[in-house]
Amino acid sequence: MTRSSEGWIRNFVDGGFVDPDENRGFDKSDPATGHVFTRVHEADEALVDRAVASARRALDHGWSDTPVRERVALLRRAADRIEERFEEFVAAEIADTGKPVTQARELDVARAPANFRAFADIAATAGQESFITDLTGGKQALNYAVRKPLGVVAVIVPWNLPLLLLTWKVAPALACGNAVVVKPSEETPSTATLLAEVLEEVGLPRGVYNVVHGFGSGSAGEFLTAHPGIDGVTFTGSSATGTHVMRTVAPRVRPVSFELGGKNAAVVFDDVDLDEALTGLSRSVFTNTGQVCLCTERVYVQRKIFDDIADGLAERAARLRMSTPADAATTTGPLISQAHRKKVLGYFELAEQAGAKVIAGGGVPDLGAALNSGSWIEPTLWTGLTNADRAVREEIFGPVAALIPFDTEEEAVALSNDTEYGLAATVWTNDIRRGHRVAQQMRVGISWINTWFTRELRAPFGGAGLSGIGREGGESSLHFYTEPTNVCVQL
Ligand code: NAD
Ligand code: 6OD
Repeated sequence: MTRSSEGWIRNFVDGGFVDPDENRGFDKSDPATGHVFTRVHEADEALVDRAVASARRALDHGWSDTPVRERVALLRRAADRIEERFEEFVAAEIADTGKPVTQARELDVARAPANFRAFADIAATAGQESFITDLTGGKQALNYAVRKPLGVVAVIVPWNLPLLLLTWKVAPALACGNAVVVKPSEETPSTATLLAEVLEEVGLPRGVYNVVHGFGSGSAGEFLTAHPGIDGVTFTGSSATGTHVMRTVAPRVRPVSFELGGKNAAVVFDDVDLDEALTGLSRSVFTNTGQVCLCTERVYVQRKIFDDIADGLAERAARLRMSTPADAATTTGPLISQAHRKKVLGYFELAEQAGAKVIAGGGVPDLGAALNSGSWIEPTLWTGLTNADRAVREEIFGPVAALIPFDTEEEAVALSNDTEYGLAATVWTNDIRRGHRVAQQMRVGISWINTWFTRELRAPFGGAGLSGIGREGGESSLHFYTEPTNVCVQL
């Protein structure tokens, strides 16, 4: 049986696709057109239980003791196989999200093999800590840490960059010898399921990778995080859901890694090359229709160039092309769902009530009969708001930003840090000393200077405040996905 035959997307448990229960399905529609294209089998508690049990058996039957060279060889084969089936992943990602084909190829799917290869390299070359301890009487002790897999890891991911974010967690988890139970977003079930086929093809042992579909509370997400058989949770999603998951996991004191929401600032100083800054800002506000946790929603601009940046960015917003995802010239897709569009439009109303001047977009586009039932929205920019307004304080997660003027460097830093979130910031300046000075003062996990979403997979990635707990990437991933035992021997 394949992952998606007879109009169903299936769960993958204990090395096989599970026959769907006709009474436990939900519809999945294409956000670009609104058309339902498949049913998804919602896992019940018993199926989640089977998935966790199968992951545990896989660990006990030797996966956790597999030599690291064998595990990383398997990860490399998975990377190769994803590349061989590249266009299938692209088509699956587009069907679920409506994102433009160029982005699906160059950002989303390209990162999946890159994630597998990066964590194969990182795990293959990782060392261990050791210390010589001086004892009384001239004696010494040797301490060394043995890193063991965490165990059964629950991997819960959102819909915005589904395959990228899934493989960002699954690759290091498997490299470290864990077994995983994955719960993709109900909005994007396809690529996690396709990945099951790939991992099976390259010889991953049965039970090491399981996929359960469904929602959060009272569904697969909660069944999984509440399960006594899991040893840790790695979660990417909203800050509100993160707090739920934390409460669910707390009674059993399991480690959590949380990559949560953001309300990211860009600071633009008046010494910038305008064209370069505008190109960067346009990417950071509008990529993936603003549905990237790292997207800029607050743009602080030094007063002298405020009008130039506002006019230039509005002009770039107007140039974005919303059209069918298969068209290589499309730059901007729909939002993920009608429900999400309703939320984003709610912020349009709030901004206007607070006195915003709409300098680009502000509504729903007319794209013709074929697309008008999709969840499209215009790239939108506001001036006239302040940090006191809800549209400037709360994460919107759409193609939208508020532009606010500032006068001094100190003011720019204070405005940027005036938030409960702490994910990312971007500083645009030609004064490199100022760039470093400002970037370091940002209370965020990632501070870019004159670039945005430039990724180094060996570097720590994560957020402060409401934006998360812990870091993943490079050594940080190895730390999260393993549990050290320190051995101390008197010499
Ligand atoms: P979400 O929190 O609604 O859902 C995320 C995942 O959690 C989904 O799979 C969902 O089904 C599941 N879930 C929901 N309730 C749950 C519960 N009670 N128990 C267990 N699982 C539950 O987020 P979303 O709307 O899918 O994604 C958008 C959010 O994700 C934004 O806030 C965005 O900033 C954030 N995000 C953060 C990062 C990061 O790296 N920091 C990356 C991408 C997205
Ligand atoms: O690039 C990554 O590794 C990563 N975790 C990106 C997160 C993007 C948020 O939407």
